[in-house]
Amino acid sequence: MAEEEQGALPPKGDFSAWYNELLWRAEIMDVRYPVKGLYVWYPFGFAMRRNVYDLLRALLDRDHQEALFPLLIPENEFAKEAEHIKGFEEEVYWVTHGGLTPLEVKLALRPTSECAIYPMYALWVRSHADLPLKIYQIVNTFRYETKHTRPLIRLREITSFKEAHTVHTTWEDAERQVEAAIALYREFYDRLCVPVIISRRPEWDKFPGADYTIAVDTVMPDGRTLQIGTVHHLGDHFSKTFQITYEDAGGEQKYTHQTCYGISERCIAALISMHGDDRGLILPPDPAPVQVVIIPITIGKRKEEVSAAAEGIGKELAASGFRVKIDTRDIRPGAKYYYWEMRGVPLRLEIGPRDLDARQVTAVTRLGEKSQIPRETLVDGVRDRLSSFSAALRERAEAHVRTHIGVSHTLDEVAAAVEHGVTLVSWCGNRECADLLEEKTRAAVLGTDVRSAYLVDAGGPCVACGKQGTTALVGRSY
Ligand code: P5A
Ligand code: ZN
Repeated sequence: MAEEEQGALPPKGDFSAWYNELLWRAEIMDVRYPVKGLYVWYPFGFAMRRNVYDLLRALLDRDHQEALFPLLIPENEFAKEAEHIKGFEEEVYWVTHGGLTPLEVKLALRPTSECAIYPMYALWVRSHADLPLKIYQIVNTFRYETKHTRPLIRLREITSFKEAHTVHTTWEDAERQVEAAIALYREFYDRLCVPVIISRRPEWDKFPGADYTIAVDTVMPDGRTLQIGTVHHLGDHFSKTFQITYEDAGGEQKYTHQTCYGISERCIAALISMHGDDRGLILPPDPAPVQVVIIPITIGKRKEEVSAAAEGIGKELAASGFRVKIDTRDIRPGAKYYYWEMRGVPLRLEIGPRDLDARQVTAVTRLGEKSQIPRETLVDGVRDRLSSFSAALRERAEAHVRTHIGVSHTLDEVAAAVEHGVTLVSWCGNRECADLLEEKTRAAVLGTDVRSAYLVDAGGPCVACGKQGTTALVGRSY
């Protein structure tokens, strides 16, 4: 059965249905694996994952080192940091047996790797000359999530957990690293054309064991937020627990200060959700597995001539570094368009007898913009189309976020606003007021110190109690 005969995707307006259907139609994830919360990357999805993570690696490699720590963490190490264990105990998978033999020390499957990495940092860090230490790894982690699991969004095996762990001499130096990590995440998401809102999570929502947590959120098509990265200032909590000390210039032993920050495959959930449309994926050029697809229009005569021209165009673009595919399958051009639109290819080049005669190719972007590129300026023409396509995509995504963020002055206004987006309110900072807001609106206070291009000062008194407040971000999240 031709793919297009399977019927259209559900409209993106029905976001959940659209998302689930797109994942297998575009061959990103197969959700049929027989363990809840574990999913399979199809080759096409995996190619996209590789591009996205190559990008992340390139940004990190500027001043971090990549390493690899074990998956299993002994119970005694895991239990050391009180708040950390309390925060994660309900989410940990335990390995209790080696074959039929019960293990003397249970082993945790890492839900995150602080307790695998920091005992080693205690051995590695000796003097102030060893600092700052900035290491990351990209691994799978396991969390026994009890909330509704969802491919790429809420997983029990996070397959693509990028975690960075840094060590510093002072609290202030660690704080500067927090800011550097935020800047790095901003740059990463900018390359994916995904707009972000940065905020400081409330005390009760910070990472277990952190001094404070800065979160990166985006606004999904249905108006709910998705946390697509977090940066934590760990202070000296873990260094005291794991004895990570250094000798300062005066010969004195001091505790280090640390940060950690993480991104999971939620970045890919955000990427596909932000840009896709009723016809399928729309990918910016950086993450796209195929950036340019060439469709030879070989109806009627001159078949050989058209094929040869398509071949030549493909070679020239590939030699210039583009990821190109020539679709020579024996199916109608329309079926090919459908197929590559579903997979989000940024640019389609059509070449037929008429284009040959005019010494040109016909270019159509995934946003439907059609133009002709003269054959002799092919590479520049393609580069040009791709860069204006990226700009258009970024603008479109920003417009989405801009129209889904507002300001509310009463709880009733909050309740109405969070039906279709996020909203800014004035909040006094008290838990009781956040709880009241949650009870009345089914939305939560996500953060303060909000940094976003769309920010306006909510102003006025606390939306719940009327006392003095400052601007806070409120929304329903995934
Ligand atoms: C930072 C890296 C940490 O674990 N330790 C090392 C710190 N932070 S975190 O906030 O708990 O996780 C980092 C990011 O991972 C995503 N995430 C998930 N993605 C998919 N499925 C899950 N079950 C899941 N849990 C967390 C979030 O984007 C989070 O910000
Ligand atoms: Zn209040």
